Amino acid sequence: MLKFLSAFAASAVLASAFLVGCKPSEPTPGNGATGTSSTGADKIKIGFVVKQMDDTWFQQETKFATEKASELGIDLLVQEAKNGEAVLSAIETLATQGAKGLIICSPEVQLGTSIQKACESHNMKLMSVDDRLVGTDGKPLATIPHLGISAENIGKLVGKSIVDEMKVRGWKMDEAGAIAILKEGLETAELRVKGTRSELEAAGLPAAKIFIGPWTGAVDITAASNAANTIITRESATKKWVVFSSNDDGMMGAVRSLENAGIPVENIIGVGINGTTAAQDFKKKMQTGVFASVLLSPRTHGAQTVEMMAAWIKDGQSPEMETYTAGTVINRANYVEEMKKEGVLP
Ligand code: FCA
Repeated sequence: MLKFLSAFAASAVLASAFLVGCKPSEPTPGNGATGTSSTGADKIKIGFVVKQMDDTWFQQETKFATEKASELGIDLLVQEAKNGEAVLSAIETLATQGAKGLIICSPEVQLGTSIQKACESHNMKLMSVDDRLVGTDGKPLATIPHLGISAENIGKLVGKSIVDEMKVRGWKMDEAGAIAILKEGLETAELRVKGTRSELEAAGLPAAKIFIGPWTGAVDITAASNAANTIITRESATKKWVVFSSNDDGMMGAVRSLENAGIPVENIIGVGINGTTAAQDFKKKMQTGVFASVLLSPRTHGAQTVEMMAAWIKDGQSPEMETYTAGTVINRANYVEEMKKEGVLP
C-alpha cells in the first residue's frame, strides 16, 4: 500500500502516534546480579547508514533519527558509507555490534540484492530511505520497505517555481537555456528532473535548450560545477539560464559555474531540492543565482524510519511498503518561517 504524507501532516501523524501509542521504553538499568552495566548493552540497536555526510540533508536526517531513537530508548548506530564496499563492511560491523535492523540510503542502489542478502544472513531487518534499492535487473526491490520523497511531484514544484520567476522577470520562454545536473540511473533523481523538465516544456521552454549535465564521481557541488562548465562553455551564446537538479548541491554547483562565467545573477534562476543547503545563499546579503528550493522534511525521513523499524523489531509490526513525503517551496522571503516549522535551523 502506498502512503503519501505532506511534511506537516507527517509531523502531526508522528506527534499523535507518539501520544497514543509509542510509550518510550526506559533504558534498561544496569543489573549487578548479571554483571551488565547501564551502558546500553541491552538496548535494541539499529544501524542508519547514509551515503554522503557532506550533504546537509544527511546531517539533518541522521540528527532527527538519533533524537527519535533516544526518545524510544534505542541505540542508533549512524555510519557514512561512500561506496558499495563501505556499505557491505558497515553491515558486517553492525552485525558484530548486534544491530537488529538497518535503515539505509545507499551510495550504490544497484547493490540492493547484495545488501538484502547480507542483512538476511545476519537476521537484520532492512528498510531503505531516500534512495530506493534496485535489483540486478535495475527494478526497485519491492520487498524492501521504502520511505522517500514524492519525486516527480517535487520536481514539478521546482519547474513551476522557475516558470513563475521567468514570468516575473519578463523572460521570453525561448531565450533561456536550462541546465539540469543529473545523477543518471538513480530513480529518485531521474524522476525529480523529469518532473521539472515537463513543467518547463509545458510552459514553452524548447526541449532542445534543456541541457543535461551528467553528475558523476563524487556527486558533490564541485562535480556539479564541473558538469555545468562543459555546457556553459559550449552554449556561450545563451545569456539567460535556469538551473535545476535532483537536489540543492547539484543546482548550486551549476549556479556557481554560471556566476563564475560572468553571467549576472539577475540572469540566473536556480531552484533546488532539500532547502537546507540553498538556505546558506538566502542568508547572504546580496541576491545570488540561487532563487528558491523545495524544503523537504529530514525530520520525517529520519524519525519516522526509526519509529517504523523499532515497531517492526519490537512488536513485529511490518512497515508500510512505500511512504512518500511532500515539500514546500522556500525562498528569501519565507525560508526562516518555513524552516523553523520543519525544525531545521535556517
Ligand atoms: C537523495 C538526495 C538527497 C536528498 C534525499 C531526500 O538521497 O541525494 O540530497 O534529496 O534524496
